[in-house]
Amino acid sequence: MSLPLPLAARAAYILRDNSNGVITKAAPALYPHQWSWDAAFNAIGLATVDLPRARVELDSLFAGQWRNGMVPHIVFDPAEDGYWPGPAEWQCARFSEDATSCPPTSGICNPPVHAIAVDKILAAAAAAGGRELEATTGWAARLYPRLLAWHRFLARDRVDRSTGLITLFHGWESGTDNSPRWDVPYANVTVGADLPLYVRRDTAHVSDAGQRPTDEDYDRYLWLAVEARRAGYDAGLLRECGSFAVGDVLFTAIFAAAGDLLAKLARVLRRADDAVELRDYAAQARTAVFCHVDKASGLAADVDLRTGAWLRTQTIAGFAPLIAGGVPGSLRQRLISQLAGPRWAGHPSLRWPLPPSTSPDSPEFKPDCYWRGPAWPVVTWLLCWALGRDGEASVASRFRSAALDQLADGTFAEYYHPMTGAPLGSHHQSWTTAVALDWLLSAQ
Ligand code: 9WN
Repeated sequence: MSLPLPLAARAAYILRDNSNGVITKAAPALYPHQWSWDAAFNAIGLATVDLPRARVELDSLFAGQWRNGMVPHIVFDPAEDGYWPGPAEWQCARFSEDATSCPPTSGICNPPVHAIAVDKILAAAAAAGGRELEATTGWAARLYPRLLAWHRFLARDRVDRSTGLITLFHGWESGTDNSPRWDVPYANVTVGADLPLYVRRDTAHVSDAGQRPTDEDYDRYLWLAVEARRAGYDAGLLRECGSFAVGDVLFTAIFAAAGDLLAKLARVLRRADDAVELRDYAAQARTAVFCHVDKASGLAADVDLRTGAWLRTQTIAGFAPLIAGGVPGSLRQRLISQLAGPRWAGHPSLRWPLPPSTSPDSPEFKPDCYWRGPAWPVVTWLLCWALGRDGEASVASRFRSAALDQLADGTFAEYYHPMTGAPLGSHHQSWTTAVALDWLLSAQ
């Protein structure tokens, strides 16, 4: 395939360079393994240049799926040793009968973007036609039972009965690790005296350690992993005894959006009963998200399930209803004007009119620190995708064009300083190249 743009060629080259042939490392040095939601975005990018490789990416991820249906947040590449905590810390196959031992995995999960990726891959195959279409249709039918098991796992083990939101037992499950969303629940986590000694590896791979979570954060991250292991990675036990449990509106919204698309696939595969079941999960998830919109701010709020308190923070997760889809018209317009308005993408001091991970008006805003302020291209992509799905083409296209300006320096950073535009975190981050490829090469 000929690549029309130098930026796309560079993105495709980097994405391939981050691959070992079957898995794409989330980033070359900082994250040398396959992450679950990264793999879904990476497959979306791969679908624009190499459909067979896009299919392999998801097959490799689902090779790590647990017997209970959970898709773990990391599938480790045994040939790589550069990330902590690794298989030796999780020891999943030793502590849970559900875990696979080959490949080794982590014991928690990530947002379920996968059915969105499958839908995009099928669309790319439909555009390609011929053999690719035939191969991709057969592949989707083979992957489908695994996707169904994944959604059933979330509905069975993770839906919180009182709020209807998906329960997370670790901030890493949200993918927005140190977001202010989790400050209050993390403050209530008391790290045990028997926390193992450890040496962080992540800070060696960024130009300034301040771009990463603090050591205090990491103590809690590791402690929650220890707790999960001691509970045998069992959701029932963690719900009873774990020290962190939150209802995540963004994760729940992604579950709703992906559930609709999986139900669509079920109908194509003539699995009518499954389609009804999946639509129900999606509808319930969507209702739960809408029920957690804070009337005063108009933003959705996560819930600390340990106390029942709503977590009213000014983070990008507040726009979860836009991702969930089916938002009543008036709420949708209110959310879109906020997103584009002066507290968010329209803030006067921003380098580009793109939504930062935390509002610059929030007291928790830190423009160079990870999920506390920087703009994440992958999040911009998710919002653009959802807005496009719901017929909001003009705002989606404005974000897309600003995001391509942001990426024009070719670093494909993990996240960007929203005011200076400086690339932060890892460079050559796979999912950043992937969303660039989708923006540049797929029909919008
Ligand atoms: C922990 C891989 C992942 C992303 C997450 C991002 C970061 C890991 C870390 O990197 O998290 O899972 O070590 O910081 O927060 O969203 O999936 O790119």
